[in-house]
Amino acid sequence: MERILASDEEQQGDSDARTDVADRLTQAAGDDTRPGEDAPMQQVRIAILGTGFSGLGMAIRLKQRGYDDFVVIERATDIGGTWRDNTYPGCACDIPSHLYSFSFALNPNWSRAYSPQSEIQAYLRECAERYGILPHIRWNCELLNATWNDSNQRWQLTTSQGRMTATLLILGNGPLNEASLPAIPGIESFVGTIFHSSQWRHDYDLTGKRVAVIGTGASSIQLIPHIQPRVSQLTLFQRTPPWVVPRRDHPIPGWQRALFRRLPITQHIARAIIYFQREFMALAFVYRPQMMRAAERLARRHLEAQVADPALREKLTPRYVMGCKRVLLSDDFYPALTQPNVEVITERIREVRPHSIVTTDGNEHEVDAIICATGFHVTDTKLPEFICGRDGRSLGEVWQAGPSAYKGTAVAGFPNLFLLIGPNTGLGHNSMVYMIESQITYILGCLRLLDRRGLQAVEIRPEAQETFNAQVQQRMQGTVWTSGCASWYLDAHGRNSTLWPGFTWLFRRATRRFDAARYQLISRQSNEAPAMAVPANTSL
Ligand code: N01
Repeated sequence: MERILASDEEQQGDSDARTDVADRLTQAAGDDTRPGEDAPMQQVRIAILGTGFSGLGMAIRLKQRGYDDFVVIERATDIGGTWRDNTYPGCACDIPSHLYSFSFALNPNWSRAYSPQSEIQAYLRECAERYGILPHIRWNCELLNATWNDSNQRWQLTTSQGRMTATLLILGNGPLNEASLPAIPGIESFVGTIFHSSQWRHDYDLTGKRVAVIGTGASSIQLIPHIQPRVSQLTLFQRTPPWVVPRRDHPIPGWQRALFRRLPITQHIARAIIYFQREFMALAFVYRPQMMRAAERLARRHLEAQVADPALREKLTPRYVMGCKRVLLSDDFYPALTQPNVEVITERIREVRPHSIVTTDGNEHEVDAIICATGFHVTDTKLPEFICGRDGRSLGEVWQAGPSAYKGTAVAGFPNLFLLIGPNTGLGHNSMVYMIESQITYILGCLRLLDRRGLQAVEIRPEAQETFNAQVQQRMQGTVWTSGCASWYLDAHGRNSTLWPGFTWLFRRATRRFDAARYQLISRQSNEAPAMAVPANTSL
């Protein structure tokens, strides 16, 4: 079997097969002879993980503020995080380009309203170069383990290239980097080609092949229109139909790009308009889910206009409140499904055989290749198991009841650890770059405080974190995400620990200043935290 799946033994008893990233972490943890164990210890002030929007954005803002003593740990050999890894045909952003970019580095040259993956990655590369980040990056370097050392109040990092210590550790590894492969009985026996959408096999030509696609999420609906004309037969295995609204993507005319170049203020205005349009949608997602009905009507009309066959339309009609799962944008997904070489299967998959997929109705679908567009491990990623805090417990252990953090950024028991796109910072309606930049401002505020007061470390007080999360979860009640569907937004306990339940400007307001009063402040001279009163009411 040509494959990227984990070994058979690893799959057995596991609810989901894990991909190589997680496997390497696991192996490294149990391997005493792992590389770098005897290497000389490098000391840096700040270690950042990842070169996606989060890690890169953090590095750029540090550089702009005059901080130079930092490294960016990057497991690959190129910039871009999820925008480097996802190269499936048709991969693009479903947030408009003018908004999906750094506020301090608008790109007047976006070619389309919704940028393709290659342009976004090129943009990130360009930013890394322009802001002098490349010399700070340790390429091909994987973080294997991070442990807080309370005696010297630093993070001890073990990477695939050696060990280092850092005063601050900033995780910008992102929530969508660990592919989730379906644990379908017999999948390891498949003799054709099988791969995950985020690990596209460009060396495998799909032309003329019988191809199965499992999943109908954001990745699937983008790739299907691109592969459908090439394959001989496309069988789509749909578990839950997504809500799909028109995308209305279009090229950005040359005159507009020239205008943005000559008069940057015009692009700022265009960006602001898009931001407020998107922000308006939070009203429906968070505060008035019944407002979704209008959008549902739009999506139904879209389906009716594009799919004439009532039986197919019926299969593609969602039965849950729109927004509960990510709302998808596409003008070419439904038309692709109406083509004669496409079949949409809604029966559950029972097993995979060497040449076929068998559904619960007993039908056997012969295929040459299986594409798993089955999403990512989000609330159950491996890395937290290898981040150990002050009392020796890992973030994975601490998060057994579900991931949680203070303002999605700091975790009690983990001094000087900062998370970018941490728990409850994700969005269903607006640009993640806005949230990331809010968090970066917050972390920079912390650095300023450390410098100004000559402190070594900060640690969020558990009660502040608890109060904050209680408020977040309270706000989550009555949102569209708690309306009863299964989604990757929910953790194993059914708690939404991924999304921010509110307007994004509320998050920005909450993070605009580093609120030292909520933290234990640890001085350079002593391990003892000065007693600081925490106001009982920690408001968002
Ligand atoms: O993954 P998903 P994705 N048998 O988790 C199905 C971002 N993104 O890679 O709905 C059968 O959304 C699963 O079915 P169900 C974006 O944030 C952004 O598409 O659970 N089916 C679902 O249909 C997005 O939300 C862009 O019933 C199985 C699908 O697989 C996130 O990435 C583009 C199954 C998984 O959908 C993830 O999107 C692409 C099984 N065993 C992605 N297991 C932008 O444009 C899972 N499924 C910015």
